[in-house]
Amino acid sequence: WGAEGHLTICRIAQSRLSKAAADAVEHLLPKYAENDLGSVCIWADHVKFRYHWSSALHFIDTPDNLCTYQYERDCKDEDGLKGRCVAGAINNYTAQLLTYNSASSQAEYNLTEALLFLSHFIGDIHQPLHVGFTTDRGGNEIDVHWYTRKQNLHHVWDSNIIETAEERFYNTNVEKLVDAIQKNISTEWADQVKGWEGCSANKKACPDIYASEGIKAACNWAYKNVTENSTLEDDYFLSRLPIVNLRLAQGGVRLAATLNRIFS
Ligand code: DCM
Ligand code: DCM
Ligand code: DCM
Ligand code: ZN
Ligand code: ZN
Repeated sequence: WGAEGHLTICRIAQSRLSKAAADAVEHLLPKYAENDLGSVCIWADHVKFRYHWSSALHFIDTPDNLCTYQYERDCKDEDGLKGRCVAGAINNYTAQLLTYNSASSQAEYNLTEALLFLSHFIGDIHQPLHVGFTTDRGGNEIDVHWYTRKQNLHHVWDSNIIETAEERFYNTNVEKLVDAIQKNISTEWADQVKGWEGCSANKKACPDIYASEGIKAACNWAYKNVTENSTLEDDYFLSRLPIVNLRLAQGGVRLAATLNRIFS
């Protein structure tokens, strides 16, 4: 996601934290964030160049046209190093944050960075094309037109759908978008929320569930009926926006649920 997507997910998440998790997050956030998780959820994108090793941790490449995800098969980087993908990163930073209450291990990790990475990566794993095909690099190699502008399909899903919705329906105001998704979480999606929050017994993070949903959504919605040089306009925008809104909602609910389990 771009800045708006990450901001939305982190705003939703911070509003759903337990007392213990809210206190830990407040303690771990850098001072300049002023206890606003949303203001730093894009941080992991800013450090991709400084922390070169981290750039492979934002996505998963799955086999072309298979439309399935398996951790053992797919969670590796371009050099084949195991666990170096967004699902592996979520597991790793979850494990680091679990040392929050043990004084000895706290010195080993920068738990501020762990919180900022985890908050960003639980967002990214919900972007369907961050669990896309290998050869087209999650849609980065598919050139399209977004209305009249040249764009690539990945960027359409990271940013253009959200930005166009903001301009058209929310007066170019991201707070209004956040409010609209919050309202849907408590009405239209209310009976599904418990299911989103769930994770297997005694596991704190469940990224494989999110990645499996992601590649299905990529095949059923993002890649569907798109070819090189397609023009994407109202038909595509209006039919895909509900999927984007759902993924932002699930990302926010699940980031909160994960932090609540970690700091319980
Ligand atoms: N950070 C922090 N406190 C620390 C270490 C890091 O708040 N003790 C945050 C602020 C930076 C980010 O983590 O935005 C990366 O820190 P640095 O640039 O020092 O690597
Ligand atoms: N910074 C910021 N907002 C961000 C990331 C960084 O204002 N999202 C600022 C405050 C930090 C400085 O940049 O003190 C360096 O942070 P970092 O090294 O992580 O980029
Ligand atoms: N990306 C992806 N899958 C890939 C490569 C990149 O999902 N195989 C994502 C990471 C960024 C965006 O696409 O969000 C652009 O990546 P880059 O800047 O590496 O081209
Ligand atoms: Zn992206
Ligand atoms: Zn990212």
